[in-house]
Amino acid sequence: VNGTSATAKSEKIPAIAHPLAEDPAEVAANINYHAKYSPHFSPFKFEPEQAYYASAESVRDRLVQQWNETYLQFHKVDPKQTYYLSMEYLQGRALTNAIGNLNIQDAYADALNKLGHDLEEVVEQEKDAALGNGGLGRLASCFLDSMATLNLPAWGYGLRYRYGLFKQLITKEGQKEIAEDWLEKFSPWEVVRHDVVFPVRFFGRVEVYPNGSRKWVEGEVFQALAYDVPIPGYKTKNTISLRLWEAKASSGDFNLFQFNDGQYESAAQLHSQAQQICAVLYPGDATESGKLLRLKQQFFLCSASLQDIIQRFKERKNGKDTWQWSEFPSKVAVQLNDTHPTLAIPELMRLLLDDEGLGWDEAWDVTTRTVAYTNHTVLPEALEKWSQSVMWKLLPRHMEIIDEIDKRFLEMIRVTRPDLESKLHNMRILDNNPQKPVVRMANLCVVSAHTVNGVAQLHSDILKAELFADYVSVWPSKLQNKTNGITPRRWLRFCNPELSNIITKWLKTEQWVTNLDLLVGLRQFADNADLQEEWASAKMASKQRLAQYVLRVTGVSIDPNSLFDIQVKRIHEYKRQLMNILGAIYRYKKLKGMSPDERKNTTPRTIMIGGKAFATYTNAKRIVKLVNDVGDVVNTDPEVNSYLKVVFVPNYNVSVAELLIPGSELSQHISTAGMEASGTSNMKFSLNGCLIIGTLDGANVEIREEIGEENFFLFGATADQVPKLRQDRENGLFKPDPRFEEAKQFIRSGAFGSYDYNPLLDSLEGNSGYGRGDYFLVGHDFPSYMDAQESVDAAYKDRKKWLKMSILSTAGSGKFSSDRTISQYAKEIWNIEECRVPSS
Ligand code: C3B
Repeated sequence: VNGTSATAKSEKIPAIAHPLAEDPAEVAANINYHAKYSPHFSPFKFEPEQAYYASAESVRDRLVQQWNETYLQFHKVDPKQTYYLSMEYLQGRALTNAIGNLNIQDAYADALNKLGHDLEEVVEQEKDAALGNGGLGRLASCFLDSMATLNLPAWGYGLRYRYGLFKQLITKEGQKEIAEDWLEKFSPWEVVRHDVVFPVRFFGRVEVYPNGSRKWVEGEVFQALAYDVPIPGYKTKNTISLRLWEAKASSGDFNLFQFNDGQYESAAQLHSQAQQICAVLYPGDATESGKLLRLKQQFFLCSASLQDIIQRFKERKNGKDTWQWSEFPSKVAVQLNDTHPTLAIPELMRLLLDDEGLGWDEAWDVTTRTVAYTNHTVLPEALEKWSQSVMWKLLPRHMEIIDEIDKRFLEMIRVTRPDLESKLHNMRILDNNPQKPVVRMANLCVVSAHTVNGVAQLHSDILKAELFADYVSVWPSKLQNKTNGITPRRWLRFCNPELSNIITKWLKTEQWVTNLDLLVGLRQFADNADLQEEWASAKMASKQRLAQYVLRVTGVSIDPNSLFDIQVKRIHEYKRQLMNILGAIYRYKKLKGMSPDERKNTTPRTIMIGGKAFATYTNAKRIVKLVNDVGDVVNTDPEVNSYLKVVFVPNYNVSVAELLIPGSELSQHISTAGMEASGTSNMKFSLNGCLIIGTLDGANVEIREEIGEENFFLFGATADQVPKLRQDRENGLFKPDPRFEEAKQFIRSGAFGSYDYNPLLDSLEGNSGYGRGDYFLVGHDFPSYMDAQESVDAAYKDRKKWLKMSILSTAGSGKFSSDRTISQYAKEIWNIEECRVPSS
């Protein structure tokens, strides 16, 4: 069928159709048109890949129309608008989402059919846009979906990395990273705006004029060029933008003389430097040049975005008789997604002071009323600190401004809150420790932003009580909580159509897709045998699809009748994948010791673990290797492998998540309490009727509250117990559980090969210190974890009970829609209102 012509089955396909056609024949004509007349491939070839690009382009036509209408509507109404600044977006694939949001999936499925293709196969041709790392990047993408769906005047800003987050290969040595070339062919979803270009400067010096004004001059100047990605809302015309900046050198920067002289590299030096800026997300920062590059990236995003925002503000003021800069915060809200875009603060100050000629007080008033900051972690290594000397070199004017903010903050506290004098050392922005003077970006954010928020209730409470406690006494209402959310479109409606249809059938409405609270309506049917059977068959279909995928990518065959137990997230010691695998090892050992009859009474399990380890994070990479080594032994052991499989799912990303989550029955969210700010995959699993085994950490706390504690497998220490437990450990008071010792010993004995796991296991021993002395309390929590796992096994045997718990998980997940989260940001932080494009 995937023949040689775009018109394989084209009996009734018109030559060209209106771009907004909804009739399958006309849609097919549009796809055909793109295959023929915006060709990217040799003619007469129309395989799934060509079908994908042509389909995507035909969808884009429609989006472009809605997009322009949205832009015009925003321009006309001139509402206050939010700009979401993020170094990461994990968009995943766009085609299914776009046709789903536009509600034209049936037309596309039919149209592709007419052309001899299958929609499912076609959408799989798309490479994930993986311009992010983990939860923070995916959150930004869920937020964009909700902003568009809620018709909010909002835009995202980010960087157009040439390579996405690395692709993870699993070899005999463990994880291997290779470049993820998501733009290898091209992305049909981005539109380059050749007219949107802003200069961004690095290095140089500050010139001081006789009237006292200052200007940043000289240094290197690169151009930021805008690439826009359309973000359609669900069943609305509103289509907003994700604007991604790419760095370019100016054409004048190419030295033709040097080139003709054979000095090719130096002739194009600035061009190759420009390419470095947006080459990869999170370049290694072990070296000084790596650190400098990361700082350049952050500034590049901030400077280009703010110039664009200011230009738009002025454009909309154009033609109005009088306007004042003090109106800026009533038109513009800037949200900083973690500290990575903190430089937006001094950059906005600089633009207002030096380019627009405002005085300090006025510029400060405008800036602080504009900017808000979200904190996503309390882990010390993720709280950014930049070397002052690097900052003085790269951004001399910004350092002057930061210095001044710091001075004024100190003075303000000394005058108004002399009682805080002793705390100032920790509260101030500059850490002038002579060994290593740094700028503390989180402090700069808290001092400058009008609002600071955490991402789950527990996390926000910890921020208030610990990390930012001193500031709370200065600005009691600055700190808010905004519990994270996920978009129900991608994470249920589109990735799990079987379950979605059942939900719609039983709720007698599809309104839940935009009003997720309606899911509580399922509670009354949780015991209903018909619903339970439908529920079970949807789950089974997803499990079968997942089993096929696992077989294809790992060669391991897994049994869809076993309990599918999944932990997928970045590999980090605090997320405790190590506890999961130690539990699997203990289970394996126990199974080995059983008689065949005893084994028959156990609950068969398939444990799947996936996630990427940062390339230089040694222990995380050891954990990946361990999971793979354990899998190799367990899965090939004929005595037990019908009762236990351990699978490492390679290259975890958004589209892999879309397969795993619908097929999951149990998922593990088992971080050391107090360390996972929120977690968002916990919400996705729960929404898809997957039960959670977890600690009282991050959003787990709220999920458990919503779905009912009897539907959650809880274990482990609570956040407030953690400091004392670490202290006890230091004082030699920890008594390990024999199961914990046995599992570690089994690895040390070489049961999983000759690789030296002692350094990894040693991190669980000893008395104290970060990364030593079991800082993450795996040993302490292990016994209660294993007990909770036993309750899981028991509960799974009671099929009706399990199905009821599963239904109640979905029914209780309404709170975790990112629509709810974004509505709260809109009302309580941004003060923006909907601006809907009229429906014709
Ligand atoms: C993550 C946190 O680790 C998660 O708990 C949280 O759910 C998400 O952010 C979204 O809020 N996070 C991340 O992915 N990257 C960081 N640098 C910091 C936090």
